[in-house]
This record gives sequence, C-alpha cells and structure tokens, in this order.
Amino acid sequence: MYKQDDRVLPAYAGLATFLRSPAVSLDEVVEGLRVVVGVPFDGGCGSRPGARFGPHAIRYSSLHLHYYASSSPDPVMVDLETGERFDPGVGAGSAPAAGGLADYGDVSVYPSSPERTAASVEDALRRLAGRGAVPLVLGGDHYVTYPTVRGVVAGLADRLGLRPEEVRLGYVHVDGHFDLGSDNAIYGRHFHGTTARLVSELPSVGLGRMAWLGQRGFVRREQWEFVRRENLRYWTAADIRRRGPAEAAREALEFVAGAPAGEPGVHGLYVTIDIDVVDVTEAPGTGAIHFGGLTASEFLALVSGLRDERVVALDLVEVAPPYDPSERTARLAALALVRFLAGP
Ligand SMILES: [Mn+2]
Repeated sequence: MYKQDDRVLPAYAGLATFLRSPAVSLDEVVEGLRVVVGVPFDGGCGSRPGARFGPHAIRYSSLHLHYYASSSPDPVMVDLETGERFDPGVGAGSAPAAGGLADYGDVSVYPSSPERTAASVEDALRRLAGRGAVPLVLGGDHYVTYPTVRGVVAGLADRLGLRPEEVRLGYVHVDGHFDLGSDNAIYGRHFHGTTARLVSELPSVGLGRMAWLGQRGFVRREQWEFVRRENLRYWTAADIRRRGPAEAAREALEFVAGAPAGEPGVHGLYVTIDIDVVDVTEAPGTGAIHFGGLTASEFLALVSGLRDERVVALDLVEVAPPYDPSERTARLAALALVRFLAGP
C-alpha cells in the first residue's frame, strides 16, 4: 500500500527533473552519484537547429516512465525478455547517494557565443567529475560533447592528482556519422561535424582509444580516407545488425579500454550517443534526415550493452523536438537513459 506521504502525480504535473530525481546543487553531489545535466545549446548545428529544446523534452518524457512506476505499489520495472530490472527510486526521498540518480539542471549557455558556452560546459563538467559524479549529459547538438569531454578529463585529473594530459580516457562514438570533419567551409573547426576529430586531438584520448558505432550511408571522402589511413575501429549499422547490438557494444568498449602495447590501461570510459544513430523513421526528432539506421529496439539493446562500471560519463545529444510532434524521439532518449541505468 502507499504510504500517506507518498505523492503520485500524473506525468504532466509537477516539476520536471529527470525521472523526478532530486534536484541537486554542486555541494550535494557525492562520489558515484549519477547526475543528469542539460546543455540546451544548438549553436554548433550545421543542419536543422532545435536540439536546444532537447533537455527539457527528455526530462518531460521521462515523467511518463516515472508515472508508470510510481502509480504501482511496487515501482520496480522488469524487462519481459531479459529480466533486467530498473528501480526509479520512487518515493525514496533520501539524500543523494552513490549509485543514486539526481538532476543538476542545465549549465549556463550563451546562444550567440559557442566559445562562452564551451567554457561554461567545460567548467561545470570539471566540477561534477571532480566530485566523482557520473554525469549523464543531455544535449544540445553534438558539438557540446567536445567541451564535456574536456571537462570530464579535467575533473578526473583533479581527482587523481594528474595533469589533464596524463589522464587516459576511452571514447565510444555512437552516431549515424563519424563527426570527423577537420574543417568546414562554413562552420570552421568547431561545430557538430568536427566533434570526434577535436576529441581525437586531446592527449587523453587519441585515435587509438576511440571507436565508432552505427555509421551508414554516404560519408565525405576526406573523412573516409582519414578513417582508412588511421585504421580506425568502427561498426556500421549493418555490422551492428550482423554482430548483434550487445556484442558490438562489448567489442567497442573492450577496444577503447584496451591498452596499446606498452601503455597502461584507461582511467575511465566515455560514451557519446547521437540520436541519429536511430533510423529517422523511428526517431524523426533530430536535425539530420538519415536513413538506414538502427531500429529503436536495436538501439536500446546497444545502450544496454554499453553499460559498464568503467563509464565515467555519458552524453545523449541531437534530440530536436520541433521535428517530432509525436514525442517518440524524446521518449526513446529517456528510455535509453533508463536502459543505461538499469541492472540485472
Ligand atoms: Mn553526431
């Protein structure tokens, strides 16, 4: 039975933190806490903007999942096929603790200044990672990944007593595209098409600790030749289907965690997810119109496969709600995060 002080709200009521997790300030962030952080910025978008509305839409969509759990006497949800469980912490009302979930709100963004926004994102992520949190970042366009990775590296360095360039971070890029542009005639070196290239230039990451999952269709020849020349590791959408999503995810994680000969292992893993890895017919709320992608269920299985205790931060970007009045894209993003947080 419900306790008298439990409040069960319909999905459309109340404050929209992710899964109604407690809103926290930096001071309340403890080691091991999974902290949702929004970056509502799409000034790095090279196609159709709208991802600035992503964090709000994903949080709002998560309330439907929370309602489903909180309106039952036993809030634990169990996956029919896998037996995987998810406890949304309904009615816990306790202080934020390791392994728990909290919502930090959104970082400061400056729509007319990518530079100021990047500095703000990097600073916020440095503080969160520096306190030992596991940030779950809601974009924003895919450019926000670059300052996020920089901030996470700096935060890890603070914790470990290292210089940022001494931190070793494995990086998995889940995306319909490689995002390996080196320069762009219109946007230059800093926009959502260059994210992975910029990350690769960080001494903490480098091309040898990166892997790509979900690419397909036409790719610019310059990027294709770069991928071939550098012998980069990637699993196309078709590869993921052939191998199975869980297996492909496992292979990618092990590749980026594996140390090149003579080098020590990584301090952590970073996962970035561009929602356009999903076929646009199943996830239409995004800037890119890109066919041949994963189905929603393949995508959720892939995200389950990316769950790993070595993951120190994850982001989910490019959800652009204005292109999807059905709200399925934001729901899929919220479900993906639930999959990532679920357990056996
Ligand atoms: Mn991308």
